Amino acid sequence: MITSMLKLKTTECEPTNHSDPDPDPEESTAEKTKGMTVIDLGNASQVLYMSRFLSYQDSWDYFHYLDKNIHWTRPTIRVFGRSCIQPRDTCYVASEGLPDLVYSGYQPRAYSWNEFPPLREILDLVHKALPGSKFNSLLLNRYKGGNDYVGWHADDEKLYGPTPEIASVSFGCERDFFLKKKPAKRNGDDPPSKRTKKNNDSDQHSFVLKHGSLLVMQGYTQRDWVHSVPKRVKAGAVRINLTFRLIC
Ligand SMILES: O=C(O)CCC(=O)C(=O)O
Repeated sequence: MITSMLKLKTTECEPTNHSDPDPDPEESTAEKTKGMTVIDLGNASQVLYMSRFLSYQDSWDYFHYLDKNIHWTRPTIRVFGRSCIQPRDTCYVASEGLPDLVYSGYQPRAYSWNEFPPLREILDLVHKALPGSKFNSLLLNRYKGGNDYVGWHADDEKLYGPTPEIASVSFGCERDFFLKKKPAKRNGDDPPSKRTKKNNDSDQHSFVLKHGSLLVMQGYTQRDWVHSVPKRVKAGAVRINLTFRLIC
């Protein structure tokens, strides 16, 4: 139950062209327990997915609270040596006394959890769903429509340690989330046939991140894989995503 905010009027989100209610990724490698699908990526990397982590109505209440109350900004970042406007809104919340987060040449201001009580509620629910987890920071993203996106990247900043657990909660418009294995580092002496190894099916996974869903990346996922939320012309409505992280 949401205790710290008023109930707000809800609006439907425009669905994307995906109608599959639950991802059923790679049945052979996916295991389902208590609504949680576990996808073993191999080499001690795995992803968990729960399509109905939060109820539909609570998720809309959180969506409207976040859309209205978070101090969203669209910073200038540096990508491949060039400055550009980040193609989505962002905000950062972290516990006091942690080292600063810097990504793509940008150091976001860290807001306090105390400013946003509903974020603490969601954090508590994530901790309950993932026994043993202890997140202390949160990067928020708002995708205003299908032109907003996040390109291929890994959350492999040193301050998260070698095997970060990252818990991602989604609200609003459904969007695709892709995972792709990083190319293996090859020895320069390898013959050309070895240098042009093609990815196979188990090197890519895709999810449709539902309103109220939870996706968790664990183990060596950030070391060995990259992820993205690509542009989607037909995704006309707003999506808000929260990624909870632990700064060591
Ligand atoms: O919006 C998402 O689902 C992914 C966000 C993301 O990749 C990130 O914040 O690093």
